[in-house]
Amino acid sequence: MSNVRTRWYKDAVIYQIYPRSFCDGNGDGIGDIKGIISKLDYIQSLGVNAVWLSPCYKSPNDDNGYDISDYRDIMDEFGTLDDWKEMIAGMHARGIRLIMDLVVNHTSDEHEWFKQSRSSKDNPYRDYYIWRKGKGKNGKRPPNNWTSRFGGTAWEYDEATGEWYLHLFSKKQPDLNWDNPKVREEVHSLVKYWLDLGVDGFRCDVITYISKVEGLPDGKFNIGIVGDEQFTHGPHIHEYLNALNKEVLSNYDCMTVGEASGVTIEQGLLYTAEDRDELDTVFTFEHVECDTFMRLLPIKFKLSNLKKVQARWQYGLRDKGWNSLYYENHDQPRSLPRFVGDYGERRKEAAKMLAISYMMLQGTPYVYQGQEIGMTNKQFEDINEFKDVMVAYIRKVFGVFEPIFRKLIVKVLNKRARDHARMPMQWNDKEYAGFSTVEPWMCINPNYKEINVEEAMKDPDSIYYFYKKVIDFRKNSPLVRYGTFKEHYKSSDDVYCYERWWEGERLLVICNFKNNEVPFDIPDDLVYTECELKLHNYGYDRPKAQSMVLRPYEAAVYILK
Ligand code: TEU
Ligand code: CA
Repeated sequence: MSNVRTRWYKDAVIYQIYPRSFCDGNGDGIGDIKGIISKLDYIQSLGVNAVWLSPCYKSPNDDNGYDISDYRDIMDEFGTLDDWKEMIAGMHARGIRLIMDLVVNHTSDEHEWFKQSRSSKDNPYRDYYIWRKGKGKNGKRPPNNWTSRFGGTAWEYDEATGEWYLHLFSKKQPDLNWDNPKVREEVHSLVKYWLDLGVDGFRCDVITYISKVEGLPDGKFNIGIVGDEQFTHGPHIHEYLNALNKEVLSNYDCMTVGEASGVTIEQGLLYTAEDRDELDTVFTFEHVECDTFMRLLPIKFKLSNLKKVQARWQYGLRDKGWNSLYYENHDQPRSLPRFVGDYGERRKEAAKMLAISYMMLQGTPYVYQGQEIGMTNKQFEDINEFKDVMVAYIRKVFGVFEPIFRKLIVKVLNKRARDHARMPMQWNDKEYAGFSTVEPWMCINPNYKEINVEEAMKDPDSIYYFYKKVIDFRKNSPLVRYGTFKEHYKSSDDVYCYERWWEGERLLVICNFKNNEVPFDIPDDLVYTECELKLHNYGYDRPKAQSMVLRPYEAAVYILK
């Protein structure tokens, strides 16, 4: 019996919406809140219990809303606070909770606090941000060697006061100074503001970066991000999160999931252990970095690498913390074809197999908009097609050499770019995929004629209906939610096979990650008297869990007694 507390989010499946790309309600080519409202029945039909909404606050959109200029109001392009209230009421009426994005490592440079802060050294808001004198004779070199996550130095020189400010992301995203108690109070107050308006939790953006090492020392040499060890899980992070929890979050039945770039099991436990009162769960990154070199450059995907990471977290947080399960979000390329290689004619089988492979693990699963219909990446031909601010930074890093490297950069971006996930949701086969009535802000994947929601709803064998089934199964099975994890054939690069144990019952999961037949031997220690096939992506014709030749991308879930 697990000693982990029961909380609503542990039984939940959460659907992520990236508002700019979800549905355009007013015909200006940009997704918005009215658009979301028009799709609430669709979201409900999937059976999810909550939505995580990427930022919808006022923002000049340097990073699509992750640069906030007013925490208490809605982005003009998305609608008004009244629209938002209608949306949350519509969600709650359908039994769907709302998780908002909380972006408080940084604000927009257009936030009133920053405008004040940059205006003079003795402005009361000066210390809301991180200002330092530059190095060198005239202070014209950055204060330290930290690099922005988007590339280049993490510092920007500001003429008005002759000092530099820190920005771990774009220069329009200055980092807040969490060591200033006033900043922490502001955050507490805005979190309370949204909780009082009825929100059910927060996804805390880059929360592991909020506390920087005192004196901001240089980072170690690194071909990736420099300074990581000086600002990830910094000296006061646990104190700050604990205070936020104690003073605000604990007064509400809400959940928090921290985006925890660079998190290890040990740190993960510090953030999520139930007796520490910090966060409820974290988004880890290791599994979406298992096909990269230095967490950056794409390398060949190996199933055993993914499994190793997943297993470590399954065992690591068991009975102590709580995992978040995901393959996709607005920063990651689509899992098709990322984790399954060239799927050819077998997109549906592959997508269904992927759904089983992660949703039967322990933790709260997330489904990113479009994942449930098997949306895919696209081949970008030209560097100018990418809209992400990150690409502009990468180009800047290459400087005058950029044209020479352009082909290579496009090749890498085709594997890794965040743009893949940000192509508009494909609703039908009409012009602009039913996302909008005018040309959208971001290109549409040319495959929208075959891959779209309308098509998926018409086809009883679609990926959409399969997700619905998996979600329903999960929601009704304590075995899937709470069972102990045990892995088989750890080193196999073809088959993902694991068990979950709960009160005398066992769940057996078998997934073939290959687009070809793979022989599968039933594990020796697998003895059972009763067997029920619960989920299968090939027509439920494998009633018994036994040795077999798995079909391409075949996936099956059994309950054994
Ligand atoms: O992302 C933080 C982050 O470091 C990564 O997700 C990064 O964008 C990715 O690893 C690139 O490979 C969060 C948000 O999810 C992202 O959209 C924002 O751009 C970023 O914070 C800044 O707010
Ligand atoms: Ca719109």
